[in-house]
Amino acid sequence: MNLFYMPGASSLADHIALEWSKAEYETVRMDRSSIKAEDYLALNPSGSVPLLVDGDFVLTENVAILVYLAELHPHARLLGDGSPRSRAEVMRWLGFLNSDVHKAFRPIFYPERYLQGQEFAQHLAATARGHVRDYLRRLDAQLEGREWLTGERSIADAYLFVLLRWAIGTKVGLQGFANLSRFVRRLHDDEGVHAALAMEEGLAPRRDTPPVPSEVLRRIEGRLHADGSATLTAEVVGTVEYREGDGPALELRRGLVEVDVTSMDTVLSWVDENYRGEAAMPLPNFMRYVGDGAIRLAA
Ligand SMILES: N[C@@H](CCC(=O)N[C@@H](CS)C(=O)NCC(=O)O)C(=O)O
Repeated sequence: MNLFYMPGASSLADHIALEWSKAEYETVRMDRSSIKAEDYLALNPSGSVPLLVDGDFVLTENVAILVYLAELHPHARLLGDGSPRSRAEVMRWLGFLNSDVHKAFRPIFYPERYLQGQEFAQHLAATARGHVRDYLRRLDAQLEGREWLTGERSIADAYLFVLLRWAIGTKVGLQGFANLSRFVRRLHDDEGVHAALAMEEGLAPRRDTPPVPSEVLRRIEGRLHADGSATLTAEVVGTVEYREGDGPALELRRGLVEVDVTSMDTVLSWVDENYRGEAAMPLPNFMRYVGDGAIRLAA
């Protein structure tokens, strides 16, 4: 079985479902140009991911793929407990996530597909952020007193995790949504989620011993002293907050970031699906996060 994916895209939900099912599978990494290439369009005329190829069966559409994976691996119980009602509950949330929440991100990812001109695009993205937050409010309420959307882990939770990661990565933010913040943090600690992210984004495997923060800090200070600046690759593994102007504290999305350090400031940047994000923080804050182990720098 082969899953065609782009790092961090909605295909991550299928990747997590494969991990949770302990399935045997392979992955094919795609990018913005290979999903529009003729050979791929022959398999998936939408020119998008996910795509699943299982022998001679070629399946598109995330919801269909997630349900197919859950039904292939019933032992993992990712589609309810076998009763029509529990299955319907999972389908209810999958439908909401796929046709409402996922779609609400599109003007943020691809504003130019809706309106031409930078200024319009910014207005559109701002409106879309409001819509996403309205949906997040409903999801946060659903998670009140529950660990999983339907009470039991399902494919809908894998999809929810991906969309929450987008919310963090696109600066929609989860502030004010304590249940969603808890959910996303808990899932980052999940073995299957980490394995999928490690494969897609090249995160360090959990078993790796992180470099000793004090040594890393000494090395950065040495480079700053010698060159005045340094560019590094880091992995955000814990809670890291930053602010934009006088705005509220935003949490940095976990995963790989590129870091430009100068003696004044630190700029952390990331690329998710179609979105390029950037966050700045004073150097002492960055150093503190590295010292605390919330940001891991490559050895
Ligand atoms: N209806 C499709 C939509 C899939 C989709 O939007 N995929 C995005 C990644 S999350 C994509 O490949 N976008 C590339 C593009 O539209 O050019 C599904 O639910 O599977």
